[in-house]
Amino acid sequence: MTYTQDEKKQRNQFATDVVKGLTSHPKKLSSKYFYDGTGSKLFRQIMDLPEYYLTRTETEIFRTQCREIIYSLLGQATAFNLIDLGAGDATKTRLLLRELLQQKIDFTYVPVDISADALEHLQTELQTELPHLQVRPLASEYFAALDWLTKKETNPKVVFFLGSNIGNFETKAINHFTQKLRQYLQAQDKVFIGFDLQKDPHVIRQAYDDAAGITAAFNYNLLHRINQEFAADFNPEYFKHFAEYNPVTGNMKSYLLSTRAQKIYLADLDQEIAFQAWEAIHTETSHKFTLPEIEQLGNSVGLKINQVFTDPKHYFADVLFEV
Ligand code: AVI
Repeated sequence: MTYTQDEKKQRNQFATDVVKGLTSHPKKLSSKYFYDGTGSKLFRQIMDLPEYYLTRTETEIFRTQCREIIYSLLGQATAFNLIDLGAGDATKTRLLLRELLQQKIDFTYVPVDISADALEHLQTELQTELPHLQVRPLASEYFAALDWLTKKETNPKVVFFLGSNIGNFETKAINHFTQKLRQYLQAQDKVFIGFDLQKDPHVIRQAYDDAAGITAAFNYNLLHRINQEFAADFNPEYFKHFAEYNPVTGNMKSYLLSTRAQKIYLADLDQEIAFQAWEAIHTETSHKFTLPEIEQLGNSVGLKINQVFTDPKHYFADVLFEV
């Protein structure tokens, strides 16, 4: 396989993280590595699963409260930039974009994603679907994009971080992310974040261990990816997907359990990894929040809650913060 400079850098980082993670105790792999081509396809299937309530619920919030959301986002502003961190295919945001255009509000949509391919695809779709939309995609890391925009733009900004993506950070990283985000905000700016809320543990657990086994396949794909990228010899059949929710910490954690003692060889990295029987690799944390916790998170960095948009069952909350 041939790699560009950028791909080489990313692959080196992946290699470093894999070796570090699999030689640590407990073993760990970052969930950011789920999303290769197959992983992204599996995630799209997860979002449609009956058990995976998150996407459905957040979409419902956007669909039913679109006007109220726009009213709160706008505040006193007459023109603004809507910055969508990790925009993906922007399914939910599109509902707002359409309404903003209908109301003839002056704004620019700035989807931010590290995948230039995904952004190109999104831009083409948006140009057909909403031809009057002003779109300025930024293929960049989140904070580099915010830095660039803050220097370039005078219009107020509303920063979106939807889909409970914030829940995939570890506790320290959640605080760090929010703090860093705050540094790029000025007096008129706002932040709109999607949080998955604490609820019946059974409902949460099923969302991460669905009957059709798609989430398990999403987890095993990490092993396939390591096999492909580093000529490793993981047999995913010798691992078991395990998902456990802790109602005290609010952490939904996913693991791959080695069902036997085994040794794995990563040929390209000349690295052997030994597993005990039933040893775990922690592959993902999906944190579930409470409203006081969200309020506290905002307070800790000087962000006040302007409004909370939630569903009738209080499964999910999109929270608008202001400076
Ligand atoms: C992307 N992220 C918010 C998903 C979540 O719910 O934590 C990823 C996911 N993992 C398993 N199912 C979905």
